[in-house]
Amino acid sequence: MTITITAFERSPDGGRGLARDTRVRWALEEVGQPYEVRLVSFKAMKEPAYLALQPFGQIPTFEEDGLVLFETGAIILHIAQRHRGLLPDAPEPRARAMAWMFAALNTIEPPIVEREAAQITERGKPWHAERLPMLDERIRTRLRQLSAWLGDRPWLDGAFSAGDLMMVSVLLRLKSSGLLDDVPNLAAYLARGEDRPAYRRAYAAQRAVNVP
Ligand code: GTB
Repeated sequence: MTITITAFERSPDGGRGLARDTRVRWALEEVGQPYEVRLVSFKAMKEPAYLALQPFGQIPTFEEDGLVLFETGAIILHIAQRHRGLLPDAPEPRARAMAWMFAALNTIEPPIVEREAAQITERGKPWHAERLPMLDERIRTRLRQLSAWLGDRPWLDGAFSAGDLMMVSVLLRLKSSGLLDDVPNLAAYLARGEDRPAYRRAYAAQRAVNVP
């Protein structure tokens, strides 16, 4: 059955691969599943037909054989459970890979999203310049902790997994921030993720939409 995901008709990042459809494309590329993309406008995302798929009016969604999913964590976990390549078979390493997916989404991504939101919505406010270092420090704390865990491992826990896919996807949002400069092993980890053929295909596919 054909898999269909949704993505921005025109991503605000201009094709840098930062919108969350890229991580779903990447997961599908890793497991070798073909997919189609339905592009949606900001207006269409807030209309009832789309809200029936994604209650919060966001991309991406995932549809296959009558199943509709939203939330990239749930979508990628579903893909990883359904197809080989993103989760170890043994129960304990499998559980740990899932823990890293949650760590990426629940521990690492929130301060990054908060910093991005502050830069968009609070720029120009008199207190923005004082608040930004505080937001940066929250991220730096998490990066130092993650860097200490990673050490000189290539991936977070054994072979590349959905945990790494999610972590790399989240860290990519920091690429232009300078915050990765102090954690060279994380910068190298990011580069390893970006160098995976499946990531390259996912990146190229979203870019083709946004940089025609
Ligand atoms: N928790 C949800 C998930 O993981 O699926 C979050 C989904 C989400 O935030 N979707 C965003 C969206 O649809 C796009 S990815 N926003 C529109 C809205 O809420 O109205 C977030 C995103 C957008 C743009 C950039 N950028 O331009 O750099 C980066 C990330």
